[in-house]
Amino acid sequence: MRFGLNLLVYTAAFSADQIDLVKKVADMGYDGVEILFADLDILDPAATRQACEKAGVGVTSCAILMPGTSITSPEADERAAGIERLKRVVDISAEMGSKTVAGPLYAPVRQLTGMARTDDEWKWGVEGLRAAGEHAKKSGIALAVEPLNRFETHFLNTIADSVKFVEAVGLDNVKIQVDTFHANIEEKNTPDAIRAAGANIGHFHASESDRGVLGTGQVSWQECFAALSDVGYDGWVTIESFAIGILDLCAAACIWRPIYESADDLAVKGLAFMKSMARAN
Ligand code: LER
Ligand code: MN
Repeated sequence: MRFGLNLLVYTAAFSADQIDLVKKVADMGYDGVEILFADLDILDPAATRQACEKAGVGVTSCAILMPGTSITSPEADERAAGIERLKRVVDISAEMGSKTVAGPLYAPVRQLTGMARTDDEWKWGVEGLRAAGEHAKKSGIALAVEPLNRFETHFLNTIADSVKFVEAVGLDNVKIQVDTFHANIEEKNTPDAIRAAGANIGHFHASESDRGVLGTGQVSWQECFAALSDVGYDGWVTIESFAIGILDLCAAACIWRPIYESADDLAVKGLAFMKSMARAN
């Protein structure tokens, strides 16, 4: 198990300008940083790779689809643009040294149709992820598809449904991602869902029920870590929270009150907490 920190807790737009964050997070004791892949043009894969290598940490990719690039859109052109975007995300990740591309890889966050998922959307999602997954395989990269809560997507909400989805994709490098914030809203019992998903879990977002400091909310951490240990999960466990005070990010994450004292405090306490949970299991 390796512990990562999503740099979204510091910035919504990680670029070469914030490259010092890599060393800062490494010095805290993290094994890796996670980079948001939103505006792909601001990323500097060479500088990021160099900074990670120098600091001795790994890197993972947290990718979102932008409006106009949904692979589950009824418009064929938009689906093609979505697949192209995912392939570009994979190529940039390969350049950066990231072996995991995680996130809601099927549609933009909070793009809701107001209806249940259709059979066509499922079919388009499977086809798109298969195309992206085959491309990723060539660079030894794994995709991890993240279910989101019902207010952020209608496409995949539960861990079990996401397992069915990746089984339909049918590639050994396409797995699911669990995010404890979303699971806390959608699952009957997150540890049971983790056990049922077993080897299908390819990435893990540790996020408290209010996206605040781990261990201060309603997530059943002890049981979740026990479940991860039971299924032999040895991948990334990455804290995801969001910088407060950046308007775009507050709006995207719907966080309108202070949910932690400071980003540094969340990062330091969160790592100590994850380590204590992992030791106990
Ligand atoms: C979105 O709510 C989420 O959990 C992220 O992993 C994607 O940015
Ligand atoms: Mn997440």
